[in-house]
Amino acid sequence: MNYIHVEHRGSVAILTISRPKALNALNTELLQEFSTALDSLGEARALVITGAGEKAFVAGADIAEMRDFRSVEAVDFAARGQRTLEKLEALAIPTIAAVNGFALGGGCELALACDLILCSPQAVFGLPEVSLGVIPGFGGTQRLVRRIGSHRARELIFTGRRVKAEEAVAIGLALRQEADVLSAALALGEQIAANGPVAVRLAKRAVLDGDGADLRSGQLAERNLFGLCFATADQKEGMGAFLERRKAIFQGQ
Ligand code: DAK
Repeated sequence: MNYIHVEHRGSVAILTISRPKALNALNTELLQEFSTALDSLGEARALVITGAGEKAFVAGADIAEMRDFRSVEAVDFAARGQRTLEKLEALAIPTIAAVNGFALGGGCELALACDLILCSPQAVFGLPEVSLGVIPGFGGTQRLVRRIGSHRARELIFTGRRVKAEEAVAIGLALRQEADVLSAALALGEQIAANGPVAVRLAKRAVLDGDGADLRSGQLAERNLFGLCFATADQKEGMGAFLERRKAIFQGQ
């Protein structure tokens, strides 16, 4: 792969988006590689996504590639981006964006498709698409609203205003700011990976199933997934270990 590197540290996979000359901007080839990489994470129990270099997480979709698009190509590009981010969002394991610099446009949208966002003090978020004469095309108008609420999201989408780390945390766009964001994301991934892996995956499933559903349907999904936990060896091990006052050793089944 030219633009995507995956490294495994214990049970946590780190996916680095690396196209430093263009501040890791997303072009068609990169998106394709990203999608392929999501299919080959093996036994990883959590995924951290970051950008190569000091300056950017991802500075957006590739403006040079998009400039001369005809409408039909723009629709194809948006469809590819949306499919890729839907795949990321639906990934069975928890995902953490370690935002280490600019996360603009498609980069902000990619972070929003992750379960959790940590950011460095240098991080800058924003959806500047309207300043380029387009609208967010990788789910930004939908996921930003869900993440920070409609009122705040509308301001950022309509103005294209950039948001620095401190404000991003204050409005709930990022979970917290960390001086060494990659190490912090890795530690968070390890903390998640220490739990029953099947339970973590089912918990994520319950959150996703409930997203946009009414409380009754969401609770029904939760109930069924809770029941499913009792078909796993991890549940026997987790509860047995508690009662025997020892640390659980989960097999992930
Ligand atoms: N695309 C392509 N190249 C980019 C880029 C981008 N998004 N961002 C930066 N680069 C390139 C620059 O062109 C420059 O390349 P060279 O000139 O050196 O060859 C290099 O990266 C370094 O950038 P700068 O020289 O500009 O670096 P600065 O530190 O001065 O500024 C910056 C950093 C991040 C503030 C600035 O580069 C910037 O404003 N970049 C653009 C940020 C942006 O507007 N991002 C949103 C992109 S639009 C859709 C599908 C998707 C989308 C929309 C619609 N449909 C099909 C419907 C999504 C749209 C976007 O994401």
